[in-house]
Amino acid sequence: MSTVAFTGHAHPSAPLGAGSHSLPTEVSLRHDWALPEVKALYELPLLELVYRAQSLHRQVWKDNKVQLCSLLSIKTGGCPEDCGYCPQAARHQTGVKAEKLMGVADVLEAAKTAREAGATRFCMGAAWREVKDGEQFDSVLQMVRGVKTLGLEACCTLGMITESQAKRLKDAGLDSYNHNLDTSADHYGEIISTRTYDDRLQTLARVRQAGIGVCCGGIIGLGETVDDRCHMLLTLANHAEHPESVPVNALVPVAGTPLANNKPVDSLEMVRTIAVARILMPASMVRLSAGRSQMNEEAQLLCMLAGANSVFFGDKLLTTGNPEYEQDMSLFARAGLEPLQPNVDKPVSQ
Ligand code: SAM
Ligand code: DTB
Ligand code: SF4
Repeated sequence: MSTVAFTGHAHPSAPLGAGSHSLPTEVSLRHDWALPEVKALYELPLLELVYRAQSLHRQVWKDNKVQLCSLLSIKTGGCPEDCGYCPQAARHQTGVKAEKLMGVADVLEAAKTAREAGATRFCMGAAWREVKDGEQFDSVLQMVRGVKTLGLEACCTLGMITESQAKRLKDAGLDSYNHNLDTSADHYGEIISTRTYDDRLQTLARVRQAGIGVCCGGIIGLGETVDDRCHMLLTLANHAEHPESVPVNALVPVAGTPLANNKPVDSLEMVRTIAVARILMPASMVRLSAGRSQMNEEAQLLCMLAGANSVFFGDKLLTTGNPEYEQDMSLFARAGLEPLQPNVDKPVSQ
C-alpha cells in the first residue's frame, strides 16, 4: 500500500488537473486488490457504490472539475489488426476508408481550434498496429512538440512502441500515451487474435519506463462477464503505479464489425465500472470516453457523480459520433459543471 499526502501542490503521481488541493488529506493507494473484493464493490447497491465513489472522489478532487479533451484521428483506417470492436480494422467492411497520416500543420490547426473551444488535452490517434521509425514517426514527434507549444497536454495512441520510440516521444514532450487493455486477460483472445495481452503490457511498461504518463482503460459491452470487467480494473489497479488516466469506453457498435450486434451497454453498468475504477484508483483521471452518444444526459451525470472527471468533446471521436458540442456545453451549463480551465488549472505534473 502506498500513501499519498495531498498538500497545496499536486503530488508526484499527480491527479492530472487536480489544480490546488488546499487542505492536506491522506488517501491510500492500494496495489493488492483481490477479485472478490473488486466484485463485491461492483455488486453493491448502485447508490451505495456511487456514494462511496463520490465520497472518495471529493477527498482527492476537491475542485470537482471536469476536463474537456479533444480527440483527433491523425491516421484513419486500414489497420492490419483484428480488434473485434474496431471500425478501423482493414478486414472489417465498415465503410471507413484508409487514409494517409495527416500533415503536421492540419493537426496543429485542429489542436488550436480545440484549445479555443476549451480543450486542455489533445489526443492523437493512429490506426497502426505499431509505430515504424521514419518520416511518419518524425511527423508525429513534430505534432507532439506543436501541441505542447500550444499549452495543451499531449496524448497519443499509436499502437505498440519500442523503448527508443517511447524515449523519443518523451523527449518531444508527450505527457501521456494511451494503450488500452480493453478487457480481461481471459477474454482478450475472444476479441483480438493478432496480438496478446502481454504485448499490450509490454508497451505499457515501456511507456512507464520512459517517464510518460500511462493512459490505459477498457471497453465494456464486448460480451465480457462482470468478472472480466472486475479483472481488467484489478489488473490496472495492481500495477506498481496506477495509470494516471483510465478511459472507460462503452462499445460503440459499428456495422461490419464482428461485435456490431452485441447487446447494447446498460448505462448503469458504465456507472458501476466508473465507480469501481474511481475507488480502486482514487488519484487517476477517470475518463467517460466512447459511448456517450448512446447515453442520456442523466446517465452521463451519474457517471460523473461516480467519479468520471473527463470527457472527449467535439462531434466525432475517432470515426464514430459523439454528442454535439452545443449539447455538451448546454449540459455543462445546466448542471453547473465546471470545466478544467486552460492555464489557470494547468496540471502541475503528470
Ligand atoms: N491502434 C491503436 C491501439 O489500438 O492502441 C490506437 C487507436 S485505437 C482506435 C484506440 C482505442 O479506441 C482502442 O484501444 C479501443 O479501446 C477504442 N475503441 C476502438 N473502437 C471502439 C469502439 N467501437 N467502441 C469503443 N471503443 C473503441
Ligand atoms: C479511448 O480509450 N477511447 C478513445 C481514445 N481512447 C483514443 C477512442 C474511442 C474510439 C471510438 C471508436 C471510433 O470513434 O472509431
Ligand atoms: Fe487497429 Fe487500434 Fe483499431 Fe485495433 S483498435 S484495429 S489496433 S486501430
